[in-house]
Amino acid sequence: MTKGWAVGLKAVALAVALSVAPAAISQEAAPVAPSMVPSIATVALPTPAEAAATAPDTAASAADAAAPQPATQPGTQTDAMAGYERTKPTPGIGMPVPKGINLQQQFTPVGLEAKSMVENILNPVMGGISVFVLALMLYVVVRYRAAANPTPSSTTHNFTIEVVWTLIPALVLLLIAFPSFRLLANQYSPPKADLTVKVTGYQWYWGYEYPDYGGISFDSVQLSEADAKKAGEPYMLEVDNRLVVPAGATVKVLVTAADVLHSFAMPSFWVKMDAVPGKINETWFKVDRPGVYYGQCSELCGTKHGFMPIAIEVLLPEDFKRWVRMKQAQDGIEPTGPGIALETAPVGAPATAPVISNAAPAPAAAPAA
Ligand SMILES: [Cu+2]
Repeated sequence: MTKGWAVGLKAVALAVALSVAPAAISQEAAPVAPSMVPSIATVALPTPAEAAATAPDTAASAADAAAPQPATQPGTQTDAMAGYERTKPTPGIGMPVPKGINLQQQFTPVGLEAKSMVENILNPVMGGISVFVLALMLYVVVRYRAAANPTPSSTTHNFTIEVVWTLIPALVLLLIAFPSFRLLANQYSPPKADLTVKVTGYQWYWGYEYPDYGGISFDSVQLSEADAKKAGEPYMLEVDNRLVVPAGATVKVLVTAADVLHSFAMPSFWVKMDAVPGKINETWFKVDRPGVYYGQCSELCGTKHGFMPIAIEVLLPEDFKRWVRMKQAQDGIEPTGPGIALETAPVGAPATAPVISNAAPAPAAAPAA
């Protein structure tokens, strides 16, 4: 037993030490939000050299990326040359707000149900019980104080009151149980998935894979303070490569880890799933509103636990397809996947991506030819 206590104490001390640093920084970062008004003009245009440098490392794609430079508008990034433009976050949406104590605004069916249960059932029940017990205690303290009762009562049992204080809490628990089980069932019985993404936690970044789309895969690393500031995006929440999904689609998320325990958490989707090495956990979400949403690793995973944020970008389905084509082109994957392969030119056709006219598909089409 004593050994167990020692281990427990050590774990608590370690947890406190590790969590203090990131927490302090997040608090500093929070006031950034009000100034995050989309400021498109402030985003620096990449020079052709920069564009070439950030493009995939083949010479052909570098040249392609640099070529359409004059056509880009202020605020677009290199990716826009393939028809994808990084969405600007909306201040206060899908992210924590300074001095916020309530749940974040929810954007999934499960999130809306859960938030409604918290606000309409749990909070009133907790508030009501707290006020009732406090009032009862104050009454007893005053009414039965020693000064007013020189001869104390010697009552030890009261059948009626004992039945009441057993039955009423049981009824309260029942009242909570029904919506609670319904929510739990909805959370763990997802509708048929439209898209599957695999999420892998690493010390200290996330890896994303799209098995439905030819295995597009990339890492997602937190933006530096300078880069975030330059892009007008929230430091400590923003990443270089976001997890991109289509609006209105049921997304199945397979969560695992490659080194230690992590947790994939997206507060505004009501999603939090442990990432366990050697095991795949499943969760899901469906978001109708296009936009950017932020979360963070929520399992203490090491010294940089506080520096592996999650950014999910929800795009309109047609924009999502453009993004998929861009990623496939970058990875040298032939156009494939639901809604992608169908729109591809037949074999032997000119090396252009048919539907996505403003894309730079040459690098992808070339290996196919
Ligand atoms: Cu982690």
